[in-house]
Amino acid sequence: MRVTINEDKLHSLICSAGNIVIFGHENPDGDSIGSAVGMYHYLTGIGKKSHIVIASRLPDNLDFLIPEGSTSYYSEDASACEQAIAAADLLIFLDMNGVDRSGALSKVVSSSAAGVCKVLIDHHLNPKVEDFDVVISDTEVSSACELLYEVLLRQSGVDGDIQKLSLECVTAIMAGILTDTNNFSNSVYPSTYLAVSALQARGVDRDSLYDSVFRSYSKSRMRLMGYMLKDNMRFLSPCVAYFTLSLAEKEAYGFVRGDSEGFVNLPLSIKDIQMSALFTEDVGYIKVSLRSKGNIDVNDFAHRYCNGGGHKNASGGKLYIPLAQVPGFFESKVKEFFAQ
Ligand SMILES: [Mn+2]
Repeated sequence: MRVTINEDKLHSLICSAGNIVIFGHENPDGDSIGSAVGMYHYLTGIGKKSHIVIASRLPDNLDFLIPEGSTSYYSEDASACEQAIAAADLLIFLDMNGVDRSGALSKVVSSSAAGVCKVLIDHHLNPKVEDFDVVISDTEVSSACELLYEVLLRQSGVDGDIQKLSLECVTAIMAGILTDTNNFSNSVYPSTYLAVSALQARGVDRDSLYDSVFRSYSKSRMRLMGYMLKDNMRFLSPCVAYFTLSLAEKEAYGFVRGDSEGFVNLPLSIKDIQMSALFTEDVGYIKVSLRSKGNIDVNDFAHRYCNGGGHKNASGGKLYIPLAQVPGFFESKVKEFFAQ
């Protein structure tokens, strides 16, 4: 599904803007960071001032992508985010389908930048088009980064020539494609390989990027993964598996941000498992991650039962119940979901 509104206005909006703010989504992942940083480098390259704001910090293994001084986190420095947004004359939202997906920042937007021009570049279902002045939304791409790559190539001044994009810009874009496809195991389209081929030919060091993204975890993360697989993986019906991860377990394994990244995909490598869930306890809520194979629509599941959404085969949400109630809750919702 493709929705394009006013894309022809994007270039002149960027050209006439003095201060641009780029938004990453809540609980940022590689695609969120890659697309935000890719946009930042593009804007810097054409002499535009921009700043990235994100509700909270990203997994440590992605820190290397963030240029010094480019980014503020609302959870750590709310006033820097508020000042940037208050001074902005253009807001760009990437890898999210509505302003509300920027988490705590969405309140800042509605209080101090409600009338400011807003641009959406995204690949999630159901874009909230009413939030934005320019919408470039396409669900038939691997990632927001792949879509951003196509959008940047169409910009006047780039005109289809990837050499006009800096190495930093294309490296950030490749990082988002690598992570959102889980190293080309899901959401890969013919266009994805074409993009990746061009990015690599442009000079992206794929091997070192792979090492930074997928081979930089800690020993404690590997121990936690072993524990989760051995003691915490549970099966419902023949095709559903799930894990829970409590605050106490996080503490016992010296959990740091990003340590459970990718865990939710692990049960899908079991032959008959078609749907997988990870419920991670946080302060005040349970973070839900869902993955599926084939026609099982976990976007629908997240939307119906978990206050969230995303894509057909990868989605997430939040629950506001104690972790102890999650197994019973999930079992009953899985029954209801598969009975329809
Ligand atoms: Mn994405």
